[in-house]
Amino acid sequence: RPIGLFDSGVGGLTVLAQIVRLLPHESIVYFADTLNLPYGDKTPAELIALGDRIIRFLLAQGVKCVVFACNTSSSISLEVLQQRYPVPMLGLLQAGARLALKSSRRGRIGILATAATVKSGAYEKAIKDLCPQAQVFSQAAPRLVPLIESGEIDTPEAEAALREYLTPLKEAGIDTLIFGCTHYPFLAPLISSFMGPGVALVDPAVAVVEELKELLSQKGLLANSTPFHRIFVSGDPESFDRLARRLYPDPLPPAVRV
Ligand code: DGN
Repeated sequence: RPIGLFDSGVGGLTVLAQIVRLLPHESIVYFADTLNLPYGDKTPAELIALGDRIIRFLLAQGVKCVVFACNTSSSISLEVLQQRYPVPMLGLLQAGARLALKSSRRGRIGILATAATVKSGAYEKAIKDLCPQAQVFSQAAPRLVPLIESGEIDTPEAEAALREYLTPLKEAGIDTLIFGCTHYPFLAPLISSFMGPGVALVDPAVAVVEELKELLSQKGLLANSTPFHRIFVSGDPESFDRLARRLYPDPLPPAVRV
């Protein structure tokens, strides 16, 4: 049975890439809720309702577990939805918090995320639960997802937005920066050149897929047949495919609108 994966758009492809790298035999059903993008300015009630519909769709596809490949949903709807459905669900927050603490030398951790994720305080809580003396600096970056979804990953606009959002984190003297949104690894070259070599960049997707592997092997759910990948979108499939081709290094099946 496949792994279910969802995001508001192309961001979850950075999680898909980690699954393919670490669990190459797994089949994946990916849902991008592009019709309702961006998630960063939605209310908790809206995010729970959208997440509920997506989980039901993924379950109808026969998935054996669901990975929330979206920090906004991981922060806000995961806890509620996990109680509604029996299938195991994984989010990015705990994994990201653990990885950030492992890589931080001075415990000064920056989080760049959507407005909804920052407002939820969920990352800060996940970090402080593990390490109360850590200092956490959160920055909402509302313009980044719309820029990335319109293909602006190396433009002056993307650079200007990043400069605005990253300057306070740089001035706070962080030593580690969490990509608190699955879209942001696409901006890694710009982020890394702005922050400089003294700041470790943490992609929670790397850690969540390690957790996923552990979960599947514990439950005896690791795949043993020929893998397939399927992509579903709620918006326009052609524009998703066009962007995915630019951002994802390997061929993907064409997206199907549902
Ligand atoms: N990729 C989502 C996340 O990780 O939070 C954000 C998507 C959005 O629509 N803002």
